[in-house]
Amino acid sequence: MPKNAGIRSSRKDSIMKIGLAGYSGSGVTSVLALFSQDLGLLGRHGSPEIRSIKLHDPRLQRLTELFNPRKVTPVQLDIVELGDLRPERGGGLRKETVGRAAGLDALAVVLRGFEAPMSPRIRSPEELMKEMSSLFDEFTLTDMMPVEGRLERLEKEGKGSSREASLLKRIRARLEDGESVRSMGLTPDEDRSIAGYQFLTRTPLYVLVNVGEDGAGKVQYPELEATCVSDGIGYMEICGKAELELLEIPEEERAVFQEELGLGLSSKDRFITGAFELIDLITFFTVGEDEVRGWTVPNGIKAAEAAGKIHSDLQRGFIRAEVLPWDDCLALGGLAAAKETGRLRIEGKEYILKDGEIFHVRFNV
Ligand SMILES: Nc1nc2c(ncn2[C@@H]2O[C@H](COP(=O)(O)OP(=O)(O)O)[C@@H](O)[C@H]2O)c(=O)[nH]1
Ligand SMILES: [Mg+2]
Repeated sequence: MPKNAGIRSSRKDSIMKIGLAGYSGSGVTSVLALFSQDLGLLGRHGSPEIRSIKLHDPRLQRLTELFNPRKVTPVQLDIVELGDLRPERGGGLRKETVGRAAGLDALAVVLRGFEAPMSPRIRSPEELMKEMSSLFDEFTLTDMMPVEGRLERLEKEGKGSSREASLLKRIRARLEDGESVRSMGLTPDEDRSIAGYQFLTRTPLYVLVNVGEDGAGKVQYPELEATCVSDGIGYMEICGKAELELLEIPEEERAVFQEELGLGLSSKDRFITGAFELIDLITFFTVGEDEVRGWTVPNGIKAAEAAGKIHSDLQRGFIRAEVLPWDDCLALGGLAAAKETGRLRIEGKEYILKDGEIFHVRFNV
């Protein structure tokens, strides 16, 4: 799957924001209820909702057992319903919807694969494909609007053949063909220069099909999955209803039913893991008696910049970092032992952090 390295903005906080979009009745709100384990959302039809969810990470759990800290802070992310997807008159999504999509790190499209009360039958792969491409058309039309506006302006100012205009023309041609900005293979420089547009078709995309209660154990729409995978789009099927019912069973009994139903890992965890991979993120940990905490950052981030995610002082006054893979820390029984055995590495500003590393910044401001 192609990575989207460099796409992430340089947001200071490490809270990711993932959008959920789908036509009304597709089960968008039900998916949000499932991922946030907030059953109060079920059956709600009001304005679009946001839920903050915590990522279950077994590594963090093990580190917590080792350090026994006063506070544990797992990686969090926000899941945002985009709401009304009916198009504006001239095409493209409504302003409020586009507004809610601002600053998204990834966008998930929810497709209905379950039997709805009004149409009690399984939906064909063709129906889902059609729905998916009509959603994509909406996204390309939405992206087209600001491009046309800007190009018109540039022409008026006599800058119709500037570098900016020529890039925008390439983007317009692409969108007119119904293709995404994501798949254009822009250079990092070009990518940076259009960051302000927040194109929907540039955001890492995930397709999430809710196949209802009977779909466990095997992929129901392999053609759809193949199409997505070849386009660099994440794909996942969930059994929304079955999993929601599972939430009503006392937690300690859930595992048994989960296995019986062939549900495996919770779809929330599968979804987040998949989305992080798609966005190309890594997790690092900070540890101590006060707090054990997980942080998500773009893959390829340098030590000083990662320090800045924790606190701007840490980036400004960065001296060096002490780095250790989380499992080495566990095997050695703590940081003191890691230091004694020389396993705790000292790294400078330019060091590129790796997934699962414990990171301790020495700084001076
Ligand atoms: N059978 C079945 N029905 C579902 C499932 N998920 C949602 N529904 C139903 O589909 C309808 C629309 O769901 P909702 O989450 O409100 O969709 P939204 O309009 O996209 O937010 C409701 O009647 C839900 O009970 C599912 O997994 N299986
Ligand atoms: Mg809804």
